[in-house]
Amino acid sequence: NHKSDSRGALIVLEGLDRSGKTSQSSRLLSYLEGLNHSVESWRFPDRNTGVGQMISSYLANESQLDDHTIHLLFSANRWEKRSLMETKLRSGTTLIVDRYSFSGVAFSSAKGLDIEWCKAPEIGLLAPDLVLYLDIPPEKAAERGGYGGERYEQLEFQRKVAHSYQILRDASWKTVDAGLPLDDVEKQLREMVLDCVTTCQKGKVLSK
Ligand code: DGP
Ligand code: NA
Ligand code: NA
Repeated sequence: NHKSDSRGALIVLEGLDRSGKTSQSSRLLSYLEGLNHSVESWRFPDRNTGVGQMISSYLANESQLDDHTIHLLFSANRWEKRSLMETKLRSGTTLIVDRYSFSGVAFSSAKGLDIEWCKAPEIGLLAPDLVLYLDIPPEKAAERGGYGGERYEQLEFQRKVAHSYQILRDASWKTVDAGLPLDDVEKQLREMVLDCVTTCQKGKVLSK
């Protein structure tokens, strides 16, 4: 039965801090809603859970944690949302997700943690149908109205994160020049997203 196979798409936005992911997530949400798609916008870390509050206080420099420990908390924060994520996708809702496992690996490996060790706790989370990379030079991102003052929001560190993302990126990712005006970025993302949503509606299998 074609209809029961129809599901939502798992669409992930990745990029450096200040690359515009949050603005583009909300624009994509409005766009898909306007086309009468069932869609939600999510973000990681989800700071509303108990684990999320620990992450939030770490990012605000209100607590100190070992690099491995915080890595596992970020991962746990994705795991605690996994079953809801699967339910939503299977019921036909598309999820636009601002950061996912790739952020986990990019940010922690930028600190010098072994990249394979970083990937391990992400195994078994749902695989995105589409990864959109908002590509911006770290220097340009830093110029954008300044950073918010959280732990990782420093040019030197963001340069390392950009390097980690280069290592992680593969041919399946779609890259957009995030230095372009917001409207131009949005236009490119719209096409990519619509294509993905349509493919998933036709019954593409959900994978891990
Ligand atoms: P955001 O709410 O998108 O600004 O993310 C908060 C910060 O946390 C940002 O600098 C990116 C970083 N971050 C997001 N996910 C992870 C993760 O899984 N692991 C690590 N180490 N950092 C992450
Ligand atoms: Na941030
Ligand atoms: Na963001």
